Amino acid sequence: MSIKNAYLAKVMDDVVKRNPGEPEFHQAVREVLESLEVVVERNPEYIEKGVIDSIVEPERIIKFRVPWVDDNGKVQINRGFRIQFNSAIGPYKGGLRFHPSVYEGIIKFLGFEQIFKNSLTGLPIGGGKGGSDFDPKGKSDMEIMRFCQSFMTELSKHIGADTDVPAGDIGVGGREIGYLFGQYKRLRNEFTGVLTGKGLTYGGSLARTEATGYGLCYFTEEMLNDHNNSFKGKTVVISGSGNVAIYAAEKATQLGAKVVALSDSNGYIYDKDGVAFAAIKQIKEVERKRIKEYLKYNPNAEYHEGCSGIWTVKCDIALPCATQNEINEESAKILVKNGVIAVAEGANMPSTPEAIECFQKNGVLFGPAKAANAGGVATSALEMCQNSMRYSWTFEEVDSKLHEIMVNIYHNASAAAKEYGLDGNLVAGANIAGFLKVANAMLSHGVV
Ligand code: NDP
Ligand code: 2IT
Repeated sequence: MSIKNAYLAKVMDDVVKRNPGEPEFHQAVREVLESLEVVVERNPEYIEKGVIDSIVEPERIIKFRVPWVDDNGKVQINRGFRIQFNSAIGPYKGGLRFHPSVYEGIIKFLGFEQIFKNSLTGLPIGGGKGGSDFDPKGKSDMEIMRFCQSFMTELSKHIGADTDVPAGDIGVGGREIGYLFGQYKRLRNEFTGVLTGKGLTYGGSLARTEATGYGLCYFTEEMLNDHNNSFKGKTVVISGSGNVAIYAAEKATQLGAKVVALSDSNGYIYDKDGVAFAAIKQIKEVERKRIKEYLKYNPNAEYHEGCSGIWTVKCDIALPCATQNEINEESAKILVKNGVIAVAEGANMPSTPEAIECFQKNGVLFGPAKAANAGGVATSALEMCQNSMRYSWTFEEVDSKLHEIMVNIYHNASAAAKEYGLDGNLVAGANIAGFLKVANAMLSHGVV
């Protein structure tokens, strides 16, 4: 697909020129602008009043040096980022990613998508993202702590419970959030809900750990139900074996499906009897080891080197939960050939544009990331809410709100697609529904 509207095409050209060498950001913007053609045709005000030009430009980019000392006494230098993309409907909100592949373009694509995702949750949160090219793999707990303290020493100058509230993403889980929170509290001498994904003893919300994976399955179940289908009796393949993948596997299993494959960046496991996710939790959450270790728990399972091979495993439902662009056209074609009926994105932008087109052309139900994985950030917003009230809800209370939010997101995206003549296209529906709330707030605020 290409952008036909001349103004939007010019905006796209400018984005490419002003953000050279950032293909992931270009990809994320292109998809949204394609979806907005029908919106600006109906309401040119969004172009005339500068909303489109503004929304593709971050409000603020913070980039900093992160010095820390490793266990051998050697000084290490990493780069830190926080991109405060859009605060029209609430404080900046979005995760921190620690991974060697992180550079400005990755944080920009994630921050941009976060604007629309956060809007879709129906809760008052703006869009932001941050992270570092720091690689947590193989680091000791003390190295992780020293890195997090150094990272927060700078980040603390730019965030706050009513300004910008970071959380986890790839490489940032409960351990890292704990060290980051401890350092913020020490530097600022205040105990506030400045981060989400906190531990349960110091202001975290029940069900936040499970939220993205559970939410992904609630969304997918609603999408399937709307087409007279469900998880029950289905074979499911899930990529990744981190926070999102583990709890997606747990919920899909609870909903009656059999999860037969999971992966990490080295390879994937196939267990025809259904993956025992308690073993995966032990390997990944406790021991922090490679997924290959699963063979020790079930010697009858198979391990295959290389992560992209997971898409050759025959399944009814595929849930990519690892990283961006992990399903290309070739993998999408194999999934289709093998009879996949639904694909829903737990990761951010895991399908290339060609893969999405392949799914949509072949009648595969497709749940885009901004809608399908919004349960994590939605529950983060519920954590902020509980922190403000100095109160905590039970697991069941949070889980039932999460369920309701995911069902609403599905129906809002679906209704927006229909209203704009794109029935069944949840990519367009999610982009449009997410955009409208933010854009209307921006119009109300004037040129700011
Ligand atoms: P984790 O760090 O817990 O797990 C990431 C998983 O993905 C690991 O199994 C990792 O394998 C694998 N992975 C990471 N990078 C690559 C790569 N380049 N190639 C292959 N596999 C890779 O992160 P999360 O589970 O939190 O995040 C997974 C995805 O979900 C990301 O796209 C994230 O942005 C998205 N997401 C996360 C949310 C959250 O609340 N945590 C909310 C919404 C979206 P390995 O260990 O080998 O690196
Ligand atoms: O991509 C995402 O939505 C996240 N990593 C979660 C962000 C959050 O603030 O909970």
